[in-house]
Amino acid sequence: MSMITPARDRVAAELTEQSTLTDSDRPGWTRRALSEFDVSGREFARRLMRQAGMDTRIDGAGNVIGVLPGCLGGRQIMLGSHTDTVDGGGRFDGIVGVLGAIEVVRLIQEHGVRVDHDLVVVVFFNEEPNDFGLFCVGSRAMTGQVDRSTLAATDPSGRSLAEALPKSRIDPGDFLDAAYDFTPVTAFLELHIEQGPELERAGRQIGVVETITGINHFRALFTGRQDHAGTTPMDVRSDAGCAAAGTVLAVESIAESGANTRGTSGQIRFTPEAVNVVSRNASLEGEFRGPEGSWLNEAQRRLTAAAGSEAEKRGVEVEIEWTTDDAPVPLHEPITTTITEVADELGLTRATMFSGAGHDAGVIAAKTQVGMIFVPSVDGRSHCPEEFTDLADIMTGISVLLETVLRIDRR
Ligand code: HGY
Ligand code: MN
Ligand code: MN
Ligand code: MN
Repeated sequence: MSMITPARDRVAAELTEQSTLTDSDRPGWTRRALSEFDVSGREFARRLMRQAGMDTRIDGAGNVIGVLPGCLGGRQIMLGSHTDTVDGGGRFDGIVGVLGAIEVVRLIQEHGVRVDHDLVVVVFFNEEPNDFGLFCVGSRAMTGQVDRSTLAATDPSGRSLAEALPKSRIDPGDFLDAAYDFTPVTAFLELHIEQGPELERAGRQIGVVETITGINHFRALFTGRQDHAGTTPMDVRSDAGCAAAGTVLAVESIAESGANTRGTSGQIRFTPEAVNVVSRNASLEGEFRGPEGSWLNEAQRRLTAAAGSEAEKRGVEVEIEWTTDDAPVPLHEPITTTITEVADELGLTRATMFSGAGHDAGVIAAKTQVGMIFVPSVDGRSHCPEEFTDLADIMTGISVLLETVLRIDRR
């Protein structure tokens, strides 16, 4: 063990500064991708990388990539996470993994630790769901999982992602050329807040992630008939809003049918939006998550059937599009074991975990060996302004990240 301690005040100051780069017109700490705030959030991380002596660049998909050359060079260990947030989000989701990775690079240099691998720190562009029905956009671009249909994805106003990218200083013409060569990458590690209650409940300091949840996002568009709310009898209506509402309840009951399974209807919109008009259209966006691909396939089938029957009984048409179909991702067992050994040798309490949240690590796992380290979330809260993790726990997570890097480097 190297017994190097992260610099608490430095990381605290950076967390605070990063939290000021947010949209003050929105609740909480809002730094959504494809906004000017997201540009400054990624720029801030880039500046820290430069100050840490890293060579930095931004690839065609807006990923900030910093490199600290290793003593042997050639092979790489990649670390990173994201700086974008959900609307009304918190200060820790993603950011802890970015600042933690940069702190690891600084500690290695300040303490003159010999590292053979190049250390590559990545701030992934647009991890959280955007208005185009996409998420983990930067990590998908780095792993070659984007194509023309990604650029053509539309938001509710009909605008394409290609049209929106310049707001993030991304040239849509470069977007499809951001594939990264993972051949030299030995491993990818992501430090993250748990975002749920398990570590705190169990009184453990470190979560060692075994599997990242599968995530299937859908968009359903219901088309009925617009009518007068006072004169149209109930039995002759084709109310698109009611069909969507029935489908919301189906999402809930389907999700209650599995272990560690989740279903959420996060967005619903009626058109027209008027108190005295029967809705012509209703759009519903939601998702299912779970640890088993077979359950997710079954959930898709049941939801399609439920939406069809809610629509049919009201003379409404429905179209469903599955915008994301990510299977659960088991993480690399030898790396999980290494993280566990590191936690034990540092005398930390730990738990093996399933991640109900999605992460860039799950996307990167298509290309290299991946491990994830969780630190506790106070009251299990996340994706809300109350999201909080104690600085002491963040320091512990950074120590585990550093030691894991050093172990993988020496293998
Ligand atoms: O939605 C998620 O699971 C993640 O926090 N982006
Ligand atoms: Mn998130
Ligand atoms: Mn995150
Ligand atoms: Mn009238």
